[in-house]
Amino acid sequence: MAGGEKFYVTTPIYYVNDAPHLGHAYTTIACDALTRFRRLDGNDVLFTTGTDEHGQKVENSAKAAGEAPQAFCDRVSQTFRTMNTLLGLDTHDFVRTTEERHIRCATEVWNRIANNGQGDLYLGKYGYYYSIRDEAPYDESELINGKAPTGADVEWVEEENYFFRLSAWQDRLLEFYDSHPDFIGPAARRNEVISFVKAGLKDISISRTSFSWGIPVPNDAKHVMYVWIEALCVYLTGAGYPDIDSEKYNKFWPCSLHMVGKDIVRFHCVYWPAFLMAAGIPVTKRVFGHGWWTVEGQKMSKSLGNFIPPKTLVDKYGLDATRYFVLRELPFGSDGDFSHRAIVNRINGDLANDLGNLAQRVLSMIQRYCEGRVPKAGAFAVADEALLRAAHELLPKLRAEYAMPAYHRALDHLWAVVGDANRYVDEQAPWALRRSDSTRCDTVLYVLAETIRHLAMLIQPVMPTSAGKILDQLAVPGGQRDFEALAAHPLAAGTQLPRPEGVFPRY
Ligand code: ME8
Repeated sequence: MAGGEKFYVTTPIYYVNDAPHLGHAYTTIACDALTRFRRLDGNDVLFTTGTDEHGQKVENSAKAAGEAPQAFCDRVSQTFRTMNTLLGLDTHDFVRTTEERHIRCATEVWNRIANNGQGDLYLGKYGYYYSIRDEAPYDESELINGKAPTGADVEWVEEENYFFRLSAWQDRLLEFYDSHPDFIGPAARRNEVISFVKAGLKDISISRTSFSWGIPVPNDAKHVMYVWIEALCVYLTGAGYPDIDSEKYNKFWPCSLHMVGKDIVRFHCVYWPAFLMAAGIPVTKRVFGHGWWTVEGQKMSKSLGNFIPPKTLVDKYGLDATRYFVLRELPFGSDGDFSHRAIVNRINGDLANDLGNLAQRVLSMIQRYCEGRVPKAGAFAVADEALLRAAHELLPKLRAEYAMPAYHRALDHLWAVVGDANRYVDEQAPWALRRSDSTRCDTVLYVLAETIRHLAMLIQPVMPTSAGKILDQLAVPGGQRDFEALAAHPLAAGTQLPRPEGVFPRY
């Protein structure tokens, strides 16, 4: 992947029943970093996020708050929009499931499944244990001491529902996973999904009659669509479906990547491809299930009362440090416990000591020894070439990591070069060369400035503001900050640089 591609990435849509917390911010920051990376690499990217607003839980919450459901959704949805502003998201579309465009989309998908001539949708009796908190039905075999596996209370419900004949899709799903080995990442989640499907699939109930806050089932308005079947359709809504002749749909569907937390992998990797195939719509190319942020081992959530609002972190540590921390600290895909000590260590270690110090030292020396102008390099020595090569090799390495995506490894590659550059400063000692060999001093400072330019350019997706400040201090013009400029526009000797200022303060 190196430019010219269409790329569509989605976050899950957040339940309006919750309050934005670090877990939500995590998925959103991850998608934003990927969006920025792909855009800087010359691709046309559609990035969507939004809110999931239907269902019994929302109807109940609205009632408890003394509000009409729509007014409740308007208010809570706004808190997620505010989170996006706080997190500094690049251009994106925010899709709400109560919008007309989404209702049209979900209705069309339903109709296509109902009329596909394969009997994939039928009316039947459904009895089940239901947890309002989880918004999920459970089998008796799943209950633990009369409660949902999540610990939530359940109640027995029986109603006439529409069913989706998922049982008929087992072989086709297994064939699909086989012929699309990249569909599910990381590998451990792929194996879990395949084992789940191999164990046999039951038909699933996809409508409800016990409440009304949902999208009406076409031609049978006493039913509303089960929230999950219509919520998944939001990804199509974001691409302009059902307007299949539109430029947007043709450009961006099938979707490139659904980024989701591990708890909703099954919905995205089993139900969703079956719905899409049944509706005759091409299936998304990849679903990646990331891990959870936990607090003392428990998943962060509003209902458990242990959540960390993203604003707390941004106010305390700054936006870029927060973005950096969440993407660097955990291998993307694994769980991890949040701790303030860990974020402070990252800020003081990786950012202030390693990268901040490198930039500050080098730019200050250029200011003092070279009258604040980019120095002119002489012939490169072996050590110079080694450092420049390491910097040039970053882009292909990062492309491979962002394709997974493995942000932590992308950042490891960058910080390996930060480490190389800091060692190179110590070994070359430009402060001594300044007196003994000024041509060599200029060459060393040029090599360092050029290395810092590469680092700052490639750090932009994760820390756009801080990277921008470093690029400003290197006088890199706004039009030369995409990845094509890495090779095309090296620093030009003689360019006047502004006075350097520290970019990463210690906490
Ligand atoms: O699941 N750590 O919405 P949601 C990491 N509406 N990720 C977390 C997390 C945590 N502690 N807590 C939540 C829904 N998430 C549905 C999605 S998509 C068609 C419908 C992640 O608001 C969670 O895994 O409960 C999920 O990916 C996302 O936040 C939204 O969770």
